[in-house]
Amino acid sequence: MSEQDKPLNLTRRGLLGATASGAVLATTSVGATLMSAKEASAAAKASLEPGELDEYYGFWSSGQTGELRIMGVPSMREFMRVPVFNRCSATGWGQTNESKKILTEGLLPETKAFLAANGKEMYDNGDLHHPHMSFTDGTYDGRFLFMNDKANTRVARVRCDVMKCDKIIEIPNAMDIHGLRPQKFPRTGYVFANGEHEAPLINDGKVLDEPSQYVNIFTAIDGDEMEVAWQVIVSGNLDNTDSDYQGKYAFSTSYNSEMGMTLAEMTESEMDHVVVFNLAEIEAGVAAGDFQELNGVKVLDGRKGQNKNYTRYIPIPNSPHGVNAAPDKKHIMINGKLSPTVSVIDVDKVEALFADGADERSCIVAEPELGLGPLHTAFDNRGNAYTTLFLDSQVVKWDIQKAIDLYAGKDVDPILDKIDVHYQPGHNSTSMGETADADGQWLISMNKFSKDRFLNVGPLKPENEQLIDISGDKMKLVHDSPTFAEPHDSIIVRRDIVNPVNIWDRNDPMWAETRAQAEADGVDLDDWVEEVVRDGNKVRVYMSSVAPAFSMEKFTVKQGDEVTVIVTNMDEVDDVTHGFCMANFGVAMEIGPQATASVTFVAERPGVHWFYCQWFCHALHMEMRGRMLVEPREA
Ligand code: RUQ
Ligand code: CUA
Repeated sequence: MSEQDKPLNLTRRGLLGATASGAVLATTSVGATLMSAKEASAAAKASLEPGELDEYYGFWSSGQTGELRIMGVPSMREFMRVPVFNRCSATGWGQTNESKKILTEGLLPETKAFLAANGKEMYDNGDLHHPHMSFTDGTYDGRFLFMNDKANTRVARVRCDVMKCDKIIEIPNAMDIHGLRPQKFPRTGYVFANGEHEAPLINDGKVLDEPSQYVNIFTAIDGDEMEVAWQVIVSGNLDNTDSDYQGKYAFSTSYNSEMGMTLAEMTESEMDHVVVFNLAEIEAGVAAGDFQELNGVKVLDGRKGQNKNYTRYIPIPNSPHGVNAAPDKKHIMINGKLSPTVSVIDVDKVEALFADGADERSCIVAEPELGLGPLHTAFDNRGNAYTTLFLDSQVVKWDIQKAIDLYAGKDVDPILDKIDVHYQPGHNSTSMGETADADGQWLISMNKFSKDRFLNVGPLKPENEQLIDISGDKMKLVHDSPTFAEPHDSIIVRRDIVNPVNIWDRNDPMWAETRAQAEADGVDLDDWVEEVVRDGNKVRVYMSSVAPAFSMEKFTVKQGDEVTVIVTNMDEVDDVTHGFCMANFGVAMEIGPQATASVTFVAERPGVHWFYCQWFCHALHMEMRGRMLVEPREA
């Protein structure tokens, strides 16, 4: 008897009641429906008791919100929001000196100048599509998460030990980073990033309607250093990307191989392509000096017709979108979008493409017709693929080997199952499905529309992420989960791989500059400090905190002083985070246990001003406060 067919475990969910027949009336998140025992047990598997921990971490993008989210799978509980490209009122991301450094140090000089002309120091927005974890030997290693910003052409890294962003870089020469994936083997290594929109290579305002001058840029970033390693110029808009399990190639889908500017031009031809990047050849080209240096980056020419061994262009129907490497380490799925097909590349056949006169489609070993609008494919550990069908509002489960057999002329149907999702799915992801350790337990369908699935909240509606149990033969929808704009993509990571700390290391590099300044001021941040250091009109106020008190009950500055408040949280207790909010100064930040954080403002408001702890920390949290006196400027 399989796990699925076992009698219901009645202790798990009392509400399933005493009905012992094959069908029970269960009140679950899918409503009062007549469910089979199998369906009910799948739903029970997804529903955790209060206090029960999830089996998986989910790392979710948030699209135009610009942050990273941490979820629990299968409960679909949202645990945390990690600000990255956005600004955050709670944590002070974008306001503390430590976060400002991260948000600004990787910007290009011309971007800084442009922002300054607009009265800004940094971008306020981002469009975070693709969060992916670093790999070692084909599976997640729990070190970092990497993610793109399509809105402002950036790539960010989040440290998994503290779940905070530590690096953001702007990618020169490229426009609008979209697809992003880390190298899987031997390790990350490179982070590959697609520039989605084409632009003149020297984009100085002198070229508009000369398509031949437009290029697209593929970027390899060194994920350890967070610096661009090299770039390749390609033909066609780059959409999504993925890497193989051998460490030899990266693959990028490309729509608009026509290099058209209007919708009609962009969709003119039936065939677009996937670009294959040959990493060893590119590295050899870099070593041999076959590049131009542009904005400090080595840029190689891999366009069609250049006859370089850096790239190959495999014709694919029609505006392909997602690229997904299967955990069998052999097959790469190219999702057809405007074509109802997924094209399957055999990586063992890719090498031959780089020989003279090779047929570029010779590496395609299957091209099953799956339904309308295939966008992304996920995998289990039993040789099956799960593809989202945007137009059909379905997920289709199909057998990879059968699709290969069909392509070879056998009379087989690769489609095993289809399930309706609500509505219009984009990405999907399976538990560990983007690694060699895919385990075939859960699938998330990330649907762009929720329409009637939730209470109406006005014209702007949430998206709907649906949890599907894929452990059996048939897919089973077990949970609907509304989410705010717009989780694009997610990964589902086994919980033993992710091991964040509870308390910061006092010497964390996050506040190294602040620590250096304190040392220069003769202040020991590891002590209980209560120190005001004046340096011209710059005033640095050092204080410590232990629940429920700041070390300083009051301090005095002068109107017009540039004041930096540096708070060190001396609490060593799990979950005792303090905040610092200077009321009516627009200043607020988080200070985690053993962390130091600082914020700078100009004290242009005379009078008494209260600062308070804005993070509920203690029974006397309301009492955790103090005063700043701003003395008026002398007339
Ligand atoms: S893309 S909905 Cu931005 Cu990931 Cu396919
Ligand atoms: Cu400290 Cu609230």
